[in-house]
Formats: sequence, structure tokens, C-alpha cells
Amino acid sequence: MWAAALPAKAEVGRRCFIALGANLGDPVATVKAAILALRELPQTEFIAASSLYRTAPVGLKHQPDFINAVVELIAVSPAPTFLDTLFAIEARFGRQRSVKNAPRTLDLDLLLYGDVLCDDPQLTLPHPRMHQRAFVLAPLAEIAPRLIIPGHGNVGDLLQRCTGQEIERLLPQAA
Ligand code: PH2
Ligand code: MG
Ligand code: MG
Repeated sequence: MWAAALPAKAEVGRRCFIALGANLGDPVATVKAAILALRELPQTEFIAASSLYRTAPVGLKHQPDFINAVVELIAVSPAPTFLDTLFAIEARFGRQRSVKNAPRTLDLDLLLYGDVLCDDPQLTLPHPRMHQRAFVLAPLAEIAPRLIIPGHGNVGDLLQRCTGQEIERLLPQAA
């Protein structure tokens, strides 16, 4: 009798962090709209969104500045399924995959998916370069200052080590 009250399959919510980046079209409008799209995803619980940041391109030459942000949510779908959901949102916002690292209307990178570690060519968790990038760490530190990136340490400490990366937090009225 009591067993009927139990869910058929226990679904474990994972605390996820997603980096948003855009440097083509109207990046401020796109990143704001993409945050709304993430907020409205079914079967997820939206936790927080950072401010928007204007950032100089890292590792790319002759590209416009980026608008970056980070979102935290709880997801229940498996990581590959959740990644497909992110790709679908990118496509909805006009993302075209021409050459690697071309300017993009919207890039959604899964930074962390709970404490899952993964070294698959399709999906590496934690994101392999997140600990070196101020454009990820600054928005992340804003919404999860005590977060530890497995294998690398505390977000705030890592941000302190990112020197020489130009980044500016946009005031709400500018964003
Ligand atoms: N994304 C990259 C490479 N370099 N630089 C900035 N400032 N912001 C980005 O989102 C970004 C980048 C690859 O996805
Ligand atoms: Mg990226
Ligand atoms: Mg990407």
C-alpha cells in the first residue's frame, strides 16, 4: 500500500551551471532572452542568473567583445539530454556552426552538472577551461561565491588568479 506513494524512479536533481556567451547580432538582447528561455525550461528549477558582463575575447583574434553571464538551475534529465536541450536553445537563437570559434549569436556551455565528472569528447565536466576564464568565473562568483570547481578549487580564488582579462559588469539599465 505505502509503496504506491513512492515515485516509480527516483529522479535526482543536479545543480547545474551554464555559461552564456554572445558576440554577434544584438548580444545583450540575446543573452537576456536566453536567460528567460532557461528560466522557462520544463522539469528544471531556476535558481539564479548573474549580471551581464562585457568581456574582451579570450583566445580569439579580431572578434567583437562578448556579452557573458552564468545561470544556475536544478535539472533532472541526464547530462547528454540536458546538453541537447542547450543546443536546441542555441539553434533557436540562430547559432550556426561554421568554423570552430566563429563569432556566435549564442553559446551555451554546460560548466558543471552536479558533481558529475565526465571526459567524453562530446561533453567534458567540469568544463575544461572554466577555471582559467574571468568571463566565466566573475559571473559564477556573483551567484555562487563558495562554489568549488572539482580539481581546481574555489571560484573566488581562481578569479583572483585571472589577471589581464578585460571584463566589465554591466549595470542593470545598460544590460
Ligand atoms: N568563448 C569562447 C572563447 N573566448 N571569450 C570571451 N570573452 N567570452 C566567451 O564567451 C568566449 C571567449 C569559446 O566559446
Ligand atoms: Mg564556449
Ligand atoms: Mg559551446
